[in-house]
Amino acid sequence: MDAPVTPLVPAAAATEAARKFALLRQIERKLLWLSAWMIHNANHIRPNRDGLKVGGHQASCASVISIMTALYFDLLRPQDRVAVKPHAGPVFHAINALFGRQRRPPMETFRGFGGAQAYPSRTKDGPEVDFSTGSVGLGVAMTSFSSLVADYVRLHGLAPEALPGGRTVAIAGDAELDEGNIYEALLEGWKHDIRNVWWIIDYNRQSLDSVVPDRLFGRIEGLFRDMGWNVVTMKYGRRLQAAFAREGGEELRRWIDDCPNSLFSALTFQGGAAWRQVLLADLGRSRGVRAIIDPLTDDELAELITNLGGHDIEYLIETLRAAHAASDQPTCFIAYTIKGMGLPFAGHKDNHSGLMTKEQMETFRATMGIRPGHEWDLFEGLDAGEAELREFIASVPFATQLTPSGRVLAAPLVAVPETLPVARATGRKLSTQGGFGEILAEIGRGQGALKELASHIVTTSPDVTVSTSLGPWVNRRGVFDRHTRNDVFRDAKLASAQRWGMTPEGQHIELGIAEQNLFLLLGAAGLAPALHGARLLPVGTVYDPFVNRGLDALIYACYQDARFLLVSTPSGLSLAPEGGQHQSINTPLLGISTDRLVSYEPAYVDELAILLRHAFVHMQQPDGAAVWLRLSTRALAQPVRRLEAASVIDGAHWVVPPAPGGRIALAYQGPVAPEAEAAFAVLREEELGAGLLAITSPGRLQAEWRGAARARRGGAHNRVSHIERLLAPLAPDAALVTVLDGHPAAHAWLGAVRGQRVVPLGVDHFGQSGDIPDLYREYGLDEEAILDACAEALLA
Ligand SMILES: Cc1ncc(C[n+]2csc(CCOP(=O)(O)OP(=O)(O)O)c2C)c(N)n1
Ligand SMILES: [Mg+2]
Repeated sequence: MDAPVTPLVPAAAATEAARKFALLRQIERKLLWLSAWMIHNANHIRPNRDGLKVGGHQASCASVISIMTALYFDLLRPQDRVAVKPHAGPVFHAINALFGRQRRPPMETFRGFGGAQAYPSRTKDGPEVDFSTGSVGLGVAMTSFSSLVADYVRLHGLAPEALPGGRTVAIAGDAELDEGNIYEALLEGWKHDIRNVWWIIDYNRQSLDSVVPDRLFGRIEGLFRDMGWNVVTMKYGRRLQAAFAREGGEELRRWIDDCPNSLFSALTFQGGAAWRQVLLADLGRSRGVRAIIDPLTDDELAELITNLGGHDIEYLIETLRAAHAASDQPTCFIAYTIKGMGLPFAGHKDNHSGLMTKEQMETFRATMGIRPGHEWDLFEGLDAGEAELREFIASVPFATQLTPSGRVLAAPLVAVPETLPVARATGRKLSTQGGFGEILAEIGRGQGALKELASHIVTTSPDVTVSTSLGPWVNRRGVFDRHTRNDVFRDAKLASAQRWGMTPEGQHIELGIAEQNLFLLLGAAGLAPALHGARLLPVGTVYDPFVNRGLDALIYACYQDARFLLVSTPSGLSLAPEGGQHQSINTPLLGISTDRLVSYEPAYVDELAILLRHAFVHMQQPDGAAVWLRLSTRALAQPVRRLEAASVIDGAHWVVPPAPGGRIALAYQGPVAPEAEAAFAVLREEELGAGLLAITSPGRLQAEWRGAARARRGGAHNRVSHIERLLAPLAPDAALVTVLDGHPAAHAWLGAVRGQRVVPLGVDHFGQSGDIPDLYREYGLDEEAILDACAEALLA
């Protein structure tokens, strides 16, 4: 008797796999339809009141459908965190709809007020968005830093024990790799030996304006490998691979390999007949090639040649799974795709913002089998039954609940003592930067009530740790590294003030100079409660002028409501000899104008201690924000006084209150305090009722003032803001002279509070080397300039 033949793949399993892929193809079809329809509806169906193009990116969505289907409906687990290519927002919304996590009304109002956002937004679209995206490149890089934070949290035992480890994934447009911040992040990620990161590049070889150069990706692949990444290229789908395996297939492959991106795109747009024409012209004499292409109709030929890796769901899943099983090495997948795949403008170089016309949409609707009036039905026009699809979707790993409340995690509040330990400052001169270093070092001792606070702080700095006075804290808490690395200088007993041994327990993450990385890391660490279930209190230090270098990433972090403390120091002309490029002017204005970031500039260390404590509390509050302290290296004699903490936090306090009906007030901010005080002493001899106001936050003052005005308009007639209360004793026509080491516009608005005139002093030209007396004189911040301004204000 013959032995029974064992099939290579058991029949049941093969059927099961075939069924799964059939269902995944149905899902792809649905996502293609829903994303295109969402955009079409917003542009062509919804009433348009202002005549503006609503916009949306049907082609960008189409190219990434299979990649996102493979991820969300097979590979991803609920603990994985994803940054979705900004222009794939509608695909993301449609995926959530299939999971029952997105309702229909926001999709109907996509790009409308209160509707689903153009680009996925944590704060507006809600909990399913792990990382907001929009400014290309930043979401991609953010995933690297988020994986670093995940490791940090795990190695410090701060994550909930039962929480499984996850991966961070960026679904990136190929043009995102033009952004320099990507390479800064790659280098930094290599230094920190990041793990469990995937960047999946939708390599449609098109950006906004054009088709990308051909040879680019050879270079980029090498760059990734140099940075320790695994690179997996998914160029051809299984049908093309099968064709290549036939006689003449090699010639066909070579032809496609050599086909310039722009020609490939153009032929894709033109379709099967055009493909046939050029293929016959170039390869018509090859019998093998003829045998491959001749039996195919034009449509079948087009389908074969455009069967790229990024559109082949089985190949995608097989490849991603293999990488998943292989290692935790960061991996870049280059998935070849066609922009606009499956849509009438597939491959056309101008398709980035292209929208299907109404006629094209009607044809598309017919091919998709969607009846009018059923456009939003999730299971309309599919071969598979609704029950079967629902059951399948519910069974994929990403559908499972990470916690009973879903994928958004939370962490308990960290207690902050009522006051922070302030080193005794009386009798010695101290700068706010020096004070910051001392207070943090004291917290770093981790004694008593400070123990818990200290253990949740993580500091970071782009190569300016020592020069921003973080050194003593780092000496106490150590530098973080996944691997223990000894401090060679210390081992060799060579004298150094810095003890920089690196261990997994260290609490300082040292970065290279790239400031965007600082803000991406602060952003990632500032999302740790929601993404990793751990409360971190991230503190980042940077030179104040170079906040500008990382500004987009700072705004990006704030946009997604990340919570951290930014300490920027030194600042302004007051770091005198360093010269103009190091002397910041605009940062106080950035502090005022950046949402979800409360900015302060204290003059003295007692104010600093109040504000530092406030920062640790405020960044933990549900309605809190990130906090920014602008500090200085100018050492000042410290006053002995009692301060009312609330006023310092609210943005200003009277050092010398004005007499009722006082005709003038002098207001200062930051390290120009001594000049303001000296001028004030002279002023008071003539103007007995004059007041001296210390401003700690023009941003806070202004936000509350405008908020109170809004509340009054809404009927809360008794609402009075802090600055209105402060200025109330002055005569209605009193004058204000304001001074800060920064742009004077930061204070100029104060005149609008009560309709008073303001003479604002500050810096409005680039700085230069010098000492403080020279520079304050040159830029009009010295005692004499302040007194001149007072005279001008009183005379006007
Ligand atoms: C920092 C930044 N600069 C410019 C833009 C405008 N912009 C949006 S998409 C895009 C091109 C994107 O091309 P790619 O990343 O390849 O995406 P896809 O082809 O998948 O649409 C540009 C320039 C932006 N969103 N962010
Ligand atoms: Mg592209």
